[in-house]
Amino acid sequence: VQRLPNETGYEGWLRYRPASSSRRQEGYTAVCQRIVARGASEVLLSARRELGKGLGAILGRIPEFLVEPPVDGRYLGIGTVAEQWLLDALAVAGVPRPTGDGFVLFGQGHATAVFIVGGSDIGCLYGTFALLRRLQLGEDLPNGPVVERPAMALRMLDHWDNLDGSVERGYAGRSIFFARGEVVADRQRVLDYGRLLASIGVNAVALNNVNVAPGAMALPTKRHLGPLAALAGTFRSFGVRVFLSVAFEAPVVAGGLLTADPGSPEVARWWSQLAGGVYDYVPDLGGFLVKAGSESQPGPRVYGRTHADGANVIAAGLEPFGGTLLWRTFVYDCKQDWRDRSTDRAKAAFDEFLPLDGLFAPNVVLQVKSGPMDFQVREPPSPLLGAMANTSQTVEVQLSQEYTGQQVHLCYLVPAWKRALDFDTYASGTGSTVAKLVCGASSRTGMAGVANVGDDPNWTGHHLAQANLYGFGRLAWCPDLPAEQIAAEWAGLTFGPDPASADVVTEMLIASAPAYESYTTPLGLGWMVTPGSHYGPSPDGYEYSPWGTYHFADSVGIGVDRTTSHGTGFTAQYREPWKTIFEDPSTCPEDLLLFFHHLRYDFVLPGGTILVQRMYDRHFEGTAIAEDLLARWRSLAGCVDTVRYRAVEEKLAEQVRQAREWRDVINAYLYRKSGKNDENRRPVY
Ligand code: GCW
Repeated sequence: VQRLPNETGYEGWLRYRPASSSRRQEGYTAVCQRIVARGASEVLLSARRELGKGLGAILGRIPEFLVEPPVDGRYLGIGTVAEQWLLDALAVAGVPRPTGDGFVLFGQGHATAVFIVGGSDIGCLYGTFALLRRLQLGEDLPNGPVVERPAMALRMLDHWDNLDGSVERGYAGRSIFFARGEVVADRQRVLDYGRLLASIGVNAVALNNVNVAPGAMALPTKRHLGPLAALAGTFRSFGVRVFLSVAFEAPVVAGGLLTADPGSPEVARWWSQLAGGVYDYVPDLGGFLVKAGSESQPGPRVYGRTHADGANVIAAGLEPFGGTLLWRTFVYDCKQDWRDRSTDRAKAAFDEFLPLDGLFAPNVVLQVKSGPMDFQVREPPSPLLGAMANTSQTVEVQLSQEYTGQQVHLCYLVPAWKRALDFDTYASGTGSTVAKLVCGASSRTGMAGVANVGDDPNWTGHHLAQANLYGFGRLAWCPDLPAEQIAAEWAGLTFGPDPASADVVTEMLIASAPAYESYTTPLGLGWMVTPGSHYGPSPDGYEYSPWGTYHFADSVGIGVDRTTSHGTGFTAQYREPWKTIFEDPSTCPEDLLLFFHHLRYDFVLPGGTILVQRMYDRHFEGTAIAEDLLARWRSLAGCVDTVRYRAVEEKLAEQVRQAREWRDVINAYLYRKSGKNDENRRPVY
């Protein structure tokens, strides 16, 4: 047997291996060995370099760059709609002009010549990666036009990186941006990250943690701006704009003022000077990102002001430079008395922000977590999404697997994000999906994801967690892509060209999140993790903590009554028909049952099974799938290189151990509360 060369995973999905057959290779080579490119902007140079690297490997020879088309008419042409020769080529082929950061790939005369035409330089770069993806997947050179354009304007990754190099909720090593209180000087890693991001269409990155530690408040000041500008420059050549997280009380802590009151002219002046200082160094800064009035972070309420006042004063500083202020709506009172059954963390963002609709400055965008709580494996979509007709919103998801197995467990999150994007808010009639909301509204909105990346050689700790990074970008580019297709693309690029391995990996990805949900906290229960670390089962961990994330299990039943008739009233935040659907346990989707209802253990589900029995069943089923994931991976022994094979095998084996622990701990807990036996007499301790 021929041993496959070992891989670290550093290349991600940009592995660029020789074409799978010599026939294919010849076909690609005939056209792509000569590239006609005239533009020379920084971004276009990135595209050229990528073509050189990618085609060099796929064709097995370095392509030649020309300025004039060769006489035999066989070449790959690349450039933007600003170039007449490409406009001519579009016209001859009858292909529409690409717009914005979109692109068109098309062939001329049975693919003797192929063109990548961008609506902009960045469009060219995206088109380059799209072409390389096709070739890596062994597809034909494009003939009929492939016309693409990013659906969302903002496709952003938020890093929770601290200046000391640690990463809040990071499971893939240390920061690639900061170390020991400084911005890193060696930007090789950032450059390779930029390539990965551009290849999936991500166009913005927030560099530092939204929980801004005092040291990091100095980030937008002179001391760090030189190195920050260099880092932004590296990203710029990949079409990625940089954002910074700033703290609401920075005027006091970093500026030495006596107040951070948004009503104070001095505070306004301070923010505008701060912005000016940053834009001197980073003229295309995306803007600032703020977490205020949440989880012990001070906010405008401290000064008797609203979130609109707080956001607008910072936004005013950014406005002259075209910057955006992203203001997070993850605002709630994290100290709750369990006896108080009317206060509900799920209601907090809606209650706080809805009355402020229309009061935010035009360059403010509210960044709303996809669910009303906090990135649990299953939550309903946040009712705040779409509820503010006169306010821009961006949806926030989490790639970093804080509550979903911390990059030890395999959990492919794209289907969950799609669920949130596909949710019909009915805000302006049928078809008012979250995707439509964040795609259409403005040039500043889209999707933000908390990054799952660190300095681990394979970027994400678990090799297969790279699928979430890839999937995030692809979904923000085109929310209509099916989660299965994204998984298959990624698996093909990452484990191809052998299609058999890619198929197995795709199936594993698709099976993974339902498995995780089943062996941890199915039926919308959530929150049975160990407080603080958020890892491993602790059924009563949050039940006896003041954070207000209870499940209220007693000897009779379990779940949170969020109905309007006798619970916290959360269901009333949804428009019809959702309000009615969620309100009634007989119409509420089973996966959300205990999110919305407190039910008896013997509550009869459609089909006749009682609630606690379904919980037992789900835990056994989920664990069996986790075991199966390991078995499926083992079927690939010899088909994947040893280094990646072993690393993934180790993670999956650990996942199986922990899945069994989850199953046994939660089942034992439910058994002891309810006293009801498993009807199949499996071991419940
Ligand atoms: O999920 C929670 C995390 C916090 C995080 C917070 C947030 C950055 O436990 O670590 O803080 O969300 O989103 O602000």
